[in-house]
Parts: sequence; C-alpha cells; structure tokens
Amino acid sequence: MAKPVLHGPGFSTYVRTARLALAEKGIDYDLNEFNFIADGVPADHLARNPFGKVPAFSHGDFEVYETVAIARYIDEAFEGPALQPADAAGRARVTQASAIIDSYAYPSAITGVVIQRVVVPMMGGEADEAVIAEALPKAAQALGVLNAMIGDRAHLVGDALSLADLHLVPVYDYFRQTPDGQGVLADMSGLQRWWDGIAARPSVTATTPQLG
Ligand SMILES: N[C@@H](CCC(=O)N[C@@H](CS)C(=O)NCC(=O)O)C(=O)O
Repeated sequence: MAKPVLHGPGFSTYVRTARLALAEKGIDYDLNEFNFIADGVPADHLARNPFGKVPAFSHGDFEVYETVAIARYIDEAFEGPALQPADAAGRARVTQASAIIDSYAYPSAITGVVIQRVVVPMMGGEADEAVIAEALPKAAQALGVLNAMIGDRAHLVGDALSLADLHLVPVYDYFRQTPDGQGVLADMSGLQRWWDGIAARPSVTATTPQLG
C-alpha cells in the first residue's frame, strides 16, 4: 500500500491530532502542508474536503476527512499500539470525549480565545475582547468536564493513552499558552497532571507547532 499522506499545515490543531496518531503508531507518512491562513485553501484540497477544513488523509485510493474518522482509520488500518480500548464502553468514552472537544472545547478555547489572542494579532489585527469574554466561561465548562473525566487517572479514558488524549493535546497546548487559558486551567489539577505526563512524549514534542 502507498505511503499515507496527511494534508494540512502543522500549526493546525486538528492536523496535529492526526500527526500524533501517526507518530504513536510509528507510521511513516508525508505531510502535504499549505498555509490556509496566509494563502487560502488550494483547489485540490477543496476536492478532498468540500468544507475546506484541514486535515484530509490519503492512503492509496482511500481518501477521508474529519479528524475523528482519520484518527480511527489510522488506529485500525495500521499495525502498532492500539489507541482505542478493546471494549464497547471504552470506545464510546473515546468518542464522547472527542465529541466534547469538537463541540465545546475547540469552539471556545481555540476559536474564541486562541484565534483572538494569538492569530488575530499575528495578522496585524486587534483581539476582540468581547469574543474572548463570551468564550471563556464556555471553555471553562468544557475543560472542567474533561478535568472531571480524567479524575485522578493519567489518561482521559481507561488506563492507557487513547485517541481521546490525542484529540485534546493540541487544544490544551494552545490554550494553556494564553494568559486567559492559564487562568481557566489554574484549578484543574487533573488536566495539569495529565499534561505533565503527556507533554514529554516524543509524539507530542515532535509535533509542537511553530506559529508565526
Ligand atoms: N470537523 C473538522 C474540523 C477541522 C477544522 O476546523 N480545522 C481547522 C484548522 S484546526 C480549519 O480547517 N480551519 C480553516 C477554516 O475554518 O477555514 C475535523 O474534525 O477535521
């Protein structure tokens, strides 16, 4: 089978989740990078993903977009350590955590805070404080739920690293670097302990994004 290709820039949170899964499985792949912020979305990417979002993934003739689908495919189609629990309940928790991140954590912590605090100023604009103020309580709620889900364990689901952890790493990593994020996360000891345990993994350090 051909070498897989992941399409999208390394600074994207969702591209990073797919890269984390590829790295954890030990899969050799090509990264087809483009900067959709500076240059827009190339036409060939729109053919891969009609919504113009990143990432998309190609493996031979098989093409797929949506990060949860890409990550599951990477886990299930390749050799390497399993990134989902064997039981149905554990898998449901992985899907649940990923859906919470997609539906509540990403829109508040990334779109509402990180984009305003980091990306807008990088592009020469000014952060919209009203957008940040509206997003912060929503980010606190979403991350609070995930903090409770971790409890005193080392991983979001069960006792092993899973796709749920890999879904959270990019969102948490950007958010924790903003002053607003630091305020929200200050009391979340479960997530802090989780981050301390996961931050030194080779997959995490190798995919640390370079912004700017
Ligand atoms: N539901 C999509 C969301 C992907 C997504 O929002 N990616 C962001 C980058 S992290 C993106 O493509 N943003 C470009 C845009 O919104 O125009 C997935 O899970 O893959």
